[in-house]
Amino acid sequence: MLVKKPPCIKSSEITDKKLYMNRRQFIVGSTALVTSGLIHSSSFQETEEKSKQKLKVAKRGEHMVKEKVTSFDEATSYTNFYEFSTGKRSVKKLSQSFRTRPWTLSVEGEVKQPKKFDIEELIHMFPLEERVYRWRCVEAWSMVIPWIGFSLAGFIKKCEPTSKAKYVEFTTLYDPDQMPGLSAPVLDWPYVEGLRMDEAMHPLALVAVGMYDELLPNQNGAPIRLVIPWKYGFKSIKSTVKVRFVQKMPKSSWVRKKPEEYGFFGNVNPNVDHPRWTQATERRIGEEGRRKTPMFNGYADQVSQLYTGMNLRKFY
Ligand SMILES: Nc1nc2c(c(=O)[nH]1)N[C@H]1C(S)=C(S)[C@@H](COP(=O)(O)O)O[C@H]1N2
Ligand SMILES: [Mo]
Repeated sequence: MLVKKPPCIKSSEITDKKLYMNRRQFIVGSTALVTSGLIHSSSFQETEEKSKQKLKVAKRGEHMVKEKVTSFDEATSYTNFYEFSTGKRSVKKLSQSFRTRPWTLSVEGEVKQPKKFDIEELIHMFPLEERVYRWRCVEAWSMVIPWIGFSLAGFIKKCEPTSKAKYVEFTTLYDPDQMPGLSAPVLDWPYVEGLRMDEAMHPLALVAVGMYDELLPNQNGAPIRLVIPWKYGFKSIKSTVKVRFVQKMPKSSWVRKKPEEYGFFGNVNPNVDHPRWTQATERRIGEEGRRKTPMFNGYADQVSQLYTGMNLRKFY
């Protein structure tokens, strides 16, 4: 077997953006070469595997953060998904056999008519976009991730909510047979999150079905999750099965658990500390030292008008 590594990849570049870009071009280029039977190597075989589930991305570069992208390895090995485990480095292994097909997303509540969407239908419903977003966990670590998905606003329009819909509530699958973490009363299961309607309709709010050009890995919330980049990570619900339009503010799992620590809004705010630690700085995964956390995670220009006149100390 002829083993040929692409000359552009050095191990020293493993975590940087350039490798991610190279890797992307490499995947695109290699598919053609492999198909034509010209090249065959161990690394191409691995790429071939991945390219089977490669997503077709129609649009890139919008809302792009010009910061180094976190390595695929870190972004998929250090994950919060309590249905599997509270250990960030244990989730990956524990979620490997999680079944994400078939998968149905139900739409209920204040809508013209309840609907059910199949995951394959959802993936093909809109042209997929890549959005490279900053990602900030309430526990003060952060990443930069190229998500693949479509705008939540576009999806909500398809759901045809009535004028009574003031909030949207999202629910994660509850399946104790597949999710070992559910046996512990860490949160009030199933995992529930919510957004105010205007937040959900904001153009930055994303429904993700993939990341780094691949379908979402199970540990990152396959097959479908939210990504709300100006809010703490806990607002971005994973493995979603239900979307419900409601009149009253939903009771999210984190608010039920510890209302004095986790608010309904969960906006990234360096001026309002968590009772047990500062929110003024963060640890960027893959970097030394700490960074200052910007207001609304750096998206203030785009989202601060959603909160005009609100006391963000009270509504944290
Ligand atoms: N269903 C569900 N969604 C969830 C969580 C969870 O435990 N269960 N954790 C949240 C938290 S606290 C964070 S920081 C992000 C982590 O997303 P990531 O692992 O893809 O970085 O997912 C959020 N969504
Ligand atoms: Mo988090």
